[in-house]
Amino acid sequence: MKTQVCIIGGGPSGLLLSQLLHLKGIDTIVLERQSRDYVLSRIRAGVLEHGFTELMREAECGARMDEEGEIHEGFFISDHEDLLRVDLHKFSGGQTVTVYGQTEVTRDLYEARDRMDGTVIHNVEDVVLHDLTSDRPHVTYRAGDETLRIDCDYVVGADGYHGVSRKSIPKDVLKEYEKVYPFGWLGVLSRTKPVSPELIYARHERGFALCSMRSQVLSRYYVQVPLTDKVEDWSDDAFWTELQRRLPSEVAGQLETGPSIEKSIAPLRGYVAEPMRYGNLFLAGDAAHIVPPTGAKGLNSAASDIHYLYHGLLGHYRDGDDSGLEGYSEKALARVWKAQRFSWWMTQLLHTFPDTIAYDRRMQDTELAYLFSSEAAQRSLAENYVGLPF
Ligand code: FAS
Ligand code: PHB
Repeated sequence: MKTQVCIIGGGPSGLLLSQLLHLKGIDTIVLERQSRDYVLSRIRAGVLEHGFTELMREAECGARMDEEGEIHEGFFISDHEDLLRVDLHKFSGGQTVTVYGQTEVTRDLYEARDRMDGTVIHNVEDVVLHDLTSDRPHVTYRAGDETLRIDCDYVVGADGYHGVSRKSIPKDVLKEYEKVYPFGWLGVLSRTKPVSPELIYARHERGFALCSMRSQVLSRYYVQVPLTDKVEDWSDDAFWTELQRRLPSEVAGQLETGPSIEKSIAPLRGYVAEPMRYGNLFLAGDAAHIVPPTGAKGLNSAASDIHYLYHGLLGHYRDGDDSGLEGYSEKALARVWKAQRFSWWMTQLLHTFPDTIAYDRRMQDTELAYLFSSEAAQRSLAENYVGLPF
C-alpha cells in the first residue's frame, strides 16, 4: 500500500489529523492496534479548550459537540468549607470551555472518517517503522498471518504513551523528562445528576477530589488514592462516603449517589519526550507527552500538536514550504511545556502529598489563600485553563 501520511494510532490525535488532512486532499492511512469498540470503551478527558473545539469544527466534526456539549463559564475550587468560583469568562476575556467527553469526540471522529471513506485499519499487530531518516520511510504491520507494508512520505506517531513510535527514536537522540506523583485518581462514572452545574476541584486534608460530568444525567467523580490502592478495594458506598467527606458540607449534602457504570484508577505523571520529530517521523499527543489530569490538559495538549502538524504538512504538500515541518518540534514543545507547568501547579496546589514537610503544607495553604484573594492570580489561572493560544 502507498499513502502520503501513515498515522500510527486511532485515538483522538490520529483521527483528528487524518480528518483534517483528508479535507485538504492529503491521503492518510490510520493503523490502530485495538478494535473500534475497545477504543470507544475508554473513559478519559471531559473538558475541551476553545482551540480543540475550533479544530473539531474545522474538521467538520463539531456538530454533535456543539449540540450536546455544555459551555462552562467557570468552575469552583473548594478548600474544606471554603468555596471559590473562578470566573473563566470574566478573567479570560470572554473565553469558556466545553464539557464533552473524549469518548464522544472519538466517536464523532470515527463517524467522519467512515463518512469520507477514510482508511482506518483496526487490530493491527507488530507495527514497525522503517527508514525514518530516508526520504522513503515505510511501515510494516501484521494482520493475522500476513505481514503488510505501507510506503509513505511521512509517519505520524499518535499511538499514545505505550505506543511504538516514540520507541523508534534512537535512545541517543531522545531526551525524556518525567515526574511520577505518589498517588493516583480513582474515577467513577454514574448515571446521576451532577452535584454542581460547574466542576468542583476540592482540596482536603484527606486528599483531592473532583466533581465533573458528561451531561446533566451522567456524572464523573474522582478521589485521590494511594498508588497501592486497587479498584477492587473500593466499593461504590466507600467511594461515595469518601467523596462526601472531601467536599464542603453544603455540597456533600446534595450529592446524588448511584451505582458506578465505570470505575478505574489512573496513575499521575508528567512526561515529555524531546524532540517530537526524528527524520520523517512526527510524534503527537500522548506519544510525546503526558500530564496529570488536574489541569484538564491531556487531550488539549494533543490539539495544538495536531494544529501545528496539520499546517506543516499542508505547507509542504500545497505550497512546497517545509518551514512548518522544520519548526514543528520546537513550536509544539513550547506549548506542551506550558501545559506541563500548569498541570504541575494545579496538582501541587490541590493534592495531599504523603511525606510532605510542614513548611510545604503551609506554602500550599498560602498559595490557595493568595488565589482566593487575588484577581491577578485568578486571571493567570483562567488564561491557562481555557487554553493558551496555539
Ligand atoms: P491515545 O492514547 O488516546 O490514543 C493512542 C491510540 O494508539 C490508542 O487507541 C492505542 O490503542 C493506539 N496504539 C497504541 N500502540 C499502538 C501500536 N503499536 N500500533 C497501533 N496503534 C497503537 N486527559 C484529560 O484532559 N482529562 C482527563 O481526565 C484524562 N483522563 C485520562 C485517564 C486515563 C486512564 C488516561 C490513560 C488518559 C487520560 N487523559 C485525560 C489523557 C487522555 O485524554 C489523552 O491526552 C488522550 O487520550 C490523548 O490522545 P492520543 O494522543 O490520541 O492518545
Ligand atoms: C473529567 O471530566 O474527566 C475531568 C475534568 C477535568 C479534569 C480532569 C478530568 O481536570
